[in-house]
Amino acid sequence: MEKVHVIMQENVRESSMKDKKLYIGGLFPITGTLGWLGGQACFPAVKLALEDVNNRHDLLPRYLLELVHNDSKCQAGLGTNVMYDLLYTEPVKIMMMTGCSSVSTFVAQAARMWNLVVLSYGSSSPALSNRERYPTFFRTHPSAVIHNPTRIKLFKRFEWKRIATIVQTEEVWTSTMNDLESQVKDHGIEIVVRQSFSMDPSHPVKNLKRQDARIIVGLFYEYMARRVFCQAYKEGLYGRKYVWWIVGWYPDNWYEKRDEDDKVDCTVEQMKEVLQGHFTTEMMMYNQDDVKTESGMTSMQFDEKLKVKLREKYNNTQPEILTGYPEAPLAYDAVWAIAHALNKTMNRLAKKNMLLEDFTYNNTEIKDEIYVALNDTKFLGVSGPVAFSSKGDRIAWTQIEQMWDGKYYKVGFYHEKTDNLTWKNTEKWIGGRPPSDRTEVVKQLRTVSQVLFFAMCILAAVGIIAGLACLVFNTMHRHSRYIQLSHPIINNIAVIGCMICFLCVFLVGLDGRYVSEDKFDLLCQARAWVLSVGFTLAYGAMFSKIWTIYRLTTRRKKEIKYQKANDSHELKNYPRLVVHSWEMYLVIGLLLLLDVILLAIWQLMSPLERELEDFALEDPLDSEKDIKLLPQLEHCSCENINVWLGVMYGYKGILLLFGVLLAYETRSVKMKQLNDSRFVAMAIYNVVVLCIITAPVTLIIGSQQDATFAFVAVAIILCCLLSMGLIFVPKVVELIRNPDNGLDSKSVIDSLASKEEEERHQRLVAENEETKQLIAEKEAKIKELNLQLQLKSQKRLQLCLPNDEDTGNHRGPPRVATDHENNGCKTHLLSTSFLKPYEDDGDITIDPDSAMPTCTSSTAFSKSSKLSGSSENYSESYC
Ligand code: ABU
Repeated sequence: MEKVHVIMQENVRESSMKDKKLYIGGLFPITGTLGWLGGQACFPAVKLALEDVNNRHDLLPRYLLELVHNDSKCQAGLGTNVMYDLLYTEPVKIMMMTGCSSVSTFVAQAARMWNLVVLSYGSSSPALSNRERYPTFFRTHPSAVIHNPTRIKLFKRFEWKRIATIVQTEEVWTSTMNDLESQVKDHGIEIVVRQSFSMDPSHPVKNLKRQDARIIVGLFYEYMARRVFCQAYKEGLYGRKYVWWIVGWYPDNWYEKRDEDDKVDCTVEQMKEVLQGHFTTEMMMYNQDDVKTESGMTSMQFDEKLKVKLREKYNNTQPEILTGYPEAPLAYDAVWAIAHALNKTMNRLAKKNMLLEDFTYNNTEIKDEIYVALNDTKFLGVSGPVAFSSKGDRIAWTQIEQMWDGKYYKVGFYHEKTDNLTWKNTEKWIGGRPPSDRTEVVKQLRTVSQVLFFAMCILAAVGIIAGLACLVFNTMHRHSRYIQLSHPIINNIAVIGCMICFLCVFLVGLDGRYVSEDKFDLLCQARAWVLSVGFTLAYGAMFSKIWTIYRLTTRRKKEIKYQKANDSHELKNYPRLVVHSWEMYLVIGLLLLLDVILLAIWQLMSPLERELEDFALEDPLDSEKDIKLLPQLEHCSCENINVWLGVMYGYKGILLLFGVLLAYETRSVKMKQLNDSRFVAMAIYNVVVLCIITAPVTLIIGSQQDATFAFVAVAIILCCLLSMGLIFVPKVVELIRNPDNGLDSKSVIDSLASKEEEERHQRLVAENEETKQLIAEKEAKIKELNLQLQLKSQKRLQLCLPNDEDTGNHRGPPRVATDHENNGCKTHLLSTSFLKPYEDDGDITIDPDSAMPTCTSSTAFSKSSKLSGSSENYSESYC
């Protein structure tokens, strides 16, 4: 202690020999609300350094360094004004010191015009490393890009490949962000969202949330950081899912501070909550070794000394909460760097017989000497080794800190040049582990409800059992005349088709719950084959029946025409139509063949395969889980699926329409050989209606698995059950009513084999039609005659009607007037009784409307005609 005191005494003595002054212009951001107000702690540190330098006899032995300074408020405009004030007022400043990047960029750019070398103690903007723009600029504060390799190192450590950025639009931050962007790209890290703002960060913060940002790098000044985090608190952009990365040079209690126009309405507790667990990166501001530095102090001793000074200046305020306190060692070392550079320059100038005090703003030579000297300056400062790169930047270690419960804790150090990361493993995570860099998306397969699936399967199984029962029924009663007349084999084919369709209900309901991904393609193909073949068999069988009936009907019409043309009731010479059973099988076979060909081509060219439809992300029921659910639905699809569906639907649609047309055309035909043709027609209507509804509806509701399955399954089950019911129930009923119905199989076979009966039946039909035509002709004739008769009667009445006197209100039985009595009127046919309708129970009456005579029951010839079973009965009477 004694020794230190003696040295200081000597230094004071030496400094008294320092009779010349060198002036340094200084800009310190101290007051205001914007930017970095690091002058609060850096200015006292600079003063301390000046005292220490001026006390050193070996440095600038004849010169006292003096600071001429002013407050720049970290505002570019004001800073420039301060600079001009300093330059245009005496004395001449040999160098400039600046802090705050916004001001430094202006000062450093202008300084060259005054041949001034600028040294900054507090400017981190990477833009300042541009030697062309800032040729005389140096700084003890490292460039902000020094943080980026550290950030990347840690992103990789925690396996984050997706980050987001939010940046204040100041050059210091935007240029740092540009550097980060180019660096992360090289390390395979993606920036998913970039947000920037000038004054109001609310929308950018909202966007971060919207874009699912998790790892967020925020670059902004301290006052803006309060706004950003308050907004983040409001948006819920904090907690176990999020990690914020910001710069580490804010004062320790920065989140507790409130400026007048801070617009921050979050409480300190809220700010603590939102900041919990965030990381900061910063250059290590203090020399870590406990060694004496250039100033004769260790960094710890310097810190103590500074704290004393700061407490003196700021009324015992805690130094750590002063802005610029972390940078104070840089400011202290900046003065020492200037002293060393000027000392070196002094020596070099001495060789040229020049003096430092010769410096003027026009003196390029001295400026160059100062530049070279500063460039070569190397010493161990309180902030560590001081040296400048070719760009004037400081090279240093970075430290990583994490905030927990409102306090910062050092968690690691990194040196980029040696890629040396010292990690203490003391970091904490709100969720117990580092969060994921994105919302984990969990795929969730949408499957058919099990209740629905099993319900439909039960119905389909019932259908299959019913189909089996039909087959058994047909087999058991195969000798029955009634069954044989229904073409049981065709019906059996229809039933088998229906059973295959029922099977398809199971296939349609199967999904990822039961079928693995690799087997799903097969399921898709099986569905197409099974449904298509089942439909063709079932519908094809019914179609073949209706088509046969149509052929027979149209044939009979031709026969009638032939009869008429030849004026003969004989059809002997007319070529006979014989419809063989195999022709019906052929129809079914051809349809099936066409089906198989189409399906095979489809299968070969672009087979159906599993395709997933993604839906909007959903939140899980357990909101604690950091996941989002991605609902997916399996579809069967292929290349040009619409074309293939068009072909299949088109072909089957045509078949359906054709079937309906035939069913309509033959609606009134009843054939003995195909005794269930009218029920088959009804089944066809039913199938067509259900298919026409189902096909487009399923295309529309295809994204709703339950609805689609229910719709398809119900349509298949209804189609098949109704078709089987229409074909078989009447047969069962008939056989229950008449158990002996045509058990004589031989006669049935005869009847089936013979066309005579059919011919007779067709002849009757033709006769019926002929008679109808005749009746119509006769009716027209009668109508005409009645009309003529009526007219004539009226005329005669007018001519022959006697006066009351003449007639003498004749009562009594009617009589026929003679020619004479009627004054020569010619009455041939009608008696006067004709003029008294409704009075008598006579055989002839006059229709009151038409005045036409109608036949009494005794005189009318009535002919009833029945064209077919029920639909075309007609009964007409004529005289
Ligand atoms: N560490 C303070 C940096 C301030 C600035 O670059 O403006």
